[in-house]
Amino acid sequence: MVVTDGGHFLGWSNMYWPVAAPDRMMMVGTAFQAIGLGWPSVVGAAVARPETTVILNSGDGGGLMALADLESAVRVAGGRGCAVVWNDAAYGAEINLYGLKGLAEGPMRIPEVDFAGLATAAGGEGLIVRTLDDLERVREWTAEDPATRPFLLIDLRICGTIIAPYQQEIIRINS
Ligand SMILES: Cc1ncc(C[n+]2csc(CCOP(=O)(O)OP(=O)(O)O)c2C)c(N)n1
Repeated sequence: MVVTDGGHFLGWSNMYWPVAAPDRMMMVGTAFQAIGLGWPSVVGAAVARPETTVILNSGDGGGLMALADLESAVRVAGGRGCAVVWNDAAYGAEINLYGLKGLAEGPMRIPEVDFAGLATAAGGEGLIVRTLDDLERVREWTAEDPATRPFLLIDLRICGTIIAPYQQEIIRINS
């Protein structure tokens, strides 16, 4: 079960992640048009579907907004849970849609937060990913027993300059 917050990063998961069935991709942030719903969505999905693995797809901006629920997600989903945080040190969607139009980008940028460290602090496992080789731990994790493995947070330290096609389309239409 994939649950998603909202932001630029959605382009990558929706293009490249396979999902098992239409009701296994719950775009919560898009449905409510509000960011910050990612961590609580993990809790809801884990309780609603106790037999399945729950994958959160989140940006760093939305992930910070509901930080208190990161601990809840780690605790409730445990080894059935995994979070992918697209960490570009920015509210990337705002930069792509408004910064490129000339608005001041300062308020759209945030420090590079150590999400892997936050997951570890809450009792999960944090994995900083900068290269494809760093993803090897994810392969191992998928083979481990969900009853005993930790909640895994994949902290993707991405560059913010590559823009997903769906946002390029919005930029084209808006300009
Ligand atoms: C509560 C709320 N505040 C602001 C917005 C406007 N908004 C939409 S996407 C976005 C940026 C999200 O940033 P991040 O989670 O880091 O994801 P990125 O766009 O960088 O991939 C913002 C601020 C919103 N949808 N909801």
